[in-house]
Amino acid sequence: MQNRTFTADATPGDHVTVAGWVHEIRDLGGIAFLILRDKSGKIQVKFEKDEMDEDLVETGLNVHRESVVSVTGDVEEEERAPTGVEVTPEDIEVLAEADPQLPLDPSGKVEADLSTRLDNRTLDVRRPESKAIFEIRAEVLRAVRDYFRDIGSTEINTPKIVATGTEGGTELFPLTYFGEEAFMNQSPQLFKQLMVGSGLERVFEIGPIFRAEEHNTPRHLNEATMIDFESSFIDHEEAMDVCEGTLKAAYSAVAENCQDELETLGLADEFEAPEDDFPRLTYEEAIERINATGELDEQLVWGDDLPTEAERALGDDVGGHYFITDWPSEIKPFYIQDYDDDPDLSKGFDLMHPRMELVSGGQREHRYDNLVEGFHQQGLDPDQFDYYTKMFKYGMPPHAGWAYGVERLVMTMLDLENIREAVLFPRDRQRLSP
Ligand code: ATP
Ligand code: AMO
Repeated sequence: MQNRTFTADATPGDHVTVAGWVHEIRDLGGIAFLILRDKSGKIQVKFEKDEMDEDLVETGLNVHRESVVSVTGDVEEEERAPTGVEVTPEDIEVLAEADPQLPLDPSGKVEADLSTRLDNRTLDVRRPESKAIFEIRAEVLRAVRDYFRDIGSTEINTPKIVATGTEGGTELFPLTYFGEEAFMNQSPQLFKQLMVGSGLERVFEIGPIFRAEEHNTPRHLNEATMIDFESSFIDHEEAMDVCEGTLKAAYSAVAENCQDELETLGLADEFEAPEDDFPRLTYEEAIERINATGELDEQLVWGDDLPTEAERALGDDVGGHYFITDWPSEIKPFYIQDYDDDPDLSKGFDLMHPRMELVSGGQREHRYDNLVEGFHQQGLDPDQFDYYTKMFKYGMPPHAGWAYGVERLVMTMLDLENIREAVLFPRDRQRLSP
């Protein structure tokens, strides 16, 4: 709309056209107010019934809440107005009338359950709390992109329809690709590795991944967004440095640029960007510490994956972000490198938030013979991955990388109870639309 002014920018003395949603109408008799809301805030529009054109007053006051209107008039100072200024309208145009029956109340006065909110995301993201989450999510991605640019990483996009899975055989969504079996990709893993051997060397991707996991939990999605990073000529320790740097950059950007949003979410006082180095515990130290907490019914033994209760117990014990390194090779995928002097131990790592895992990563196996051997050890047929393995014959540098789940990063950052709060249109066992 030409010459539209955001409500937050309307200054006394200006003649403006503001446009947005009818947040509220307060009719006090001789005087009435329409509160207009847009992305930037709200503004009061004043109707003095005896002094104004009847049609104008009627248009302004008969419109239903959440209708879209544009208002043209003078901005004046008014200390009794919620923002200290108000508009005296000369012209009002109803651009889209809203039904008087709304499926949820965007003012938040009447609470709606998550399912109703997700069914009506357009209305839900008119609520300041919901809007704040997605503004913060966008800020996180912006900060991460800036960080990657600063360390010389090139953004790439890899295919989402693929011929094979990478993260274990069972969690793939199958589809038919011109008569051939294909799958929705679970991870850019193999493609990002292929690109560290290319002239790009250091790459990142922010994109969707698909996992046909059966479980329906507050921290799993069937379609999630991943931040993937991969770089030539670094080892797993340096990859952890970058991972930690990315997380700190995201938190700092939110602390710096999202004060209003944090306030809306009631987090302004407690929100802190982590500054200290994240502890790096080996897997062995981790299971010892978990066992020492006494929180688990059964003691963990070397080789066990960490169940949710174990992650929680250790998270409470450590009290902040931390890495778990040196995992048993057996529970890490074929592309993770093992220690040459101890093949049972891998150079894989996880970054943990006290509530859950945020990142997996590791040093990769870049030596062709070892890589093919790894396929056999994990019962996979290397021939199926020929497009990948053969590039390791043509000069694949040592490399390492990792991947974050964006929704988990946002969820833990904002202390959200359910991962679905951090994605606009979640895909889960029950939800395929909207
Ligand atoms: P009437 O006498 O017909 O009720 P009026 O034009 O005389 O209307 P007031 O009596 O001054 O209006 O105000 C009615 C209520 O509206 C009061 O509570 C007053 O504080 C409030 N009010 C008046 N003008 C504004 C304004 N511009 N912004 C916010 N509140 C206002
Ligand atoms: P992994 O499978 O551990 O590793 O996934 C990396 C991170 O992605 C997030 N994540 C999910 N978030 C929500 N719902 C899901 N179903 C889901 N699955 C994963 C988690 C997890 O830590 N290729 C490796 C990464 C690498 O080594 O670079 C991988 O995909 O936050």
